[in-house]
Amino acid sequence: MQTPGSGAHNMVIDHNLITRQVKHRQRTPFMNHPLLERAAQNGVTLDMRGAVAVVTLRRPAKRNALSDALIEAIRDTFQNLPEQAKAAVIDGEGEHFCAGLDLSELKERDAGEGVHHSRSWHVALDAVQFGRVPVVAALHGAVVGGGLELASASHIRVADESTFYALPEGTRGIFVGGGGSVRVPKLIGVARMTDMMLTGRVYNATEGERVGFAQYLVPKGQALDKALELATRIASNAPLTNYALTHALPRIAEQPADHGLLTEALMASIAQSAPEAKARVRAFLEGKAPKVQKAD
Ligand code: 1HE
Repeated sequence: MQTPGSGAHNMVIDHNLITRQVKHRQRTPFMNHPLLERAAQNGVTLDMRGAVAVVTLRRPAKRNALSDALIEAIRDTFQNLPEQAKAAVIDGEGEHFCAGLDLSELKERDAGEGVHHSRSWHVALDAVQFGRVPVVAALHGAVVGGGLELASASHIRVADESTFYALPEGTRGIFVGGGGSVRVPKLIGVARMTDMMLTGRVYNATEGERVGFAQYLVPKGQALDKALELATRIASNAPLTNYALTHALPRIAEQPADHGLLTEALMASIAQSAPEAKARVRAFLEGKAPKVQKAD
């Protein structure tokens, strides 16, 4: 039997094994890292599945609401992923992925403190988006407020049918502060985000996939399995390709076209000069690598 991360493209994943391991939270000994230990104590655990780091929000009694301690734990976890991690999955324990900002901590902050609080979210969510590895979010239940901001910092979102998306900040008299105004419009556009915040509109899982929140929609309870399958595949890519997609592409997309084209040329040249790229192209030319298959 192949274990996740042990093979290349046509790997067989034992979903029962994955589910058992995730449920039993097998901890990997290398995690004697003080910041990872502190993160686990504060509700963010890290478990390795082959080359995939599974990061789990574990505050189900509060619907994984993001307290300052949880935000710090997300930051520390993504900034300190083990060397063998080549991709990551982020998941939430319980019925909901994440209920957003912990409203019980929403205290009177003066303007300066508010800026620093928001900036601390930016650092944590930048660690997700611009960390060492691509991140796949496994979504279910509520993906709301700061939970949607966190999901938006991931590179791929897999939603199960129980997923719903909202930005209740608008109706709570506040504004997004975790990067939502930058990242959410990139997924669904400014007009839809404005509508969500002005009217409290909630998107269900099917609508969410249609408008661009999630790239994958799966039956209830299967988001984690699908996310692990995708992350395992991503982990087998050439590292420089993954780097180009997570670090260069989003920046190129924001550059003026002539700057973007130059950055693209530089990135392409660096990626294709890596020995691994040459080996992969040679394998295809020698008939040893899979062809692109027609979609179902
Ligand atoms: C919370 C939070 C929270 C739940 N902060 N404690 N986010 C929101 O406005 C969403 C608020 N939450 C909800 O609408 C609902 O809780 C859910 C739809 C997510 C889930 O409903 P349900 O029926 O499963 O759970 P519940 O009974 O509402 O909540 C269970 C407990 O979690 C309860 O506490 P308990 O002590 O009474 O058991 C809730 O109070 C608690 N809880 N959500 C604190 N968010 C950087 S800026 C980002 C700005 C935002 O994210 S604003 C959006 C905040």
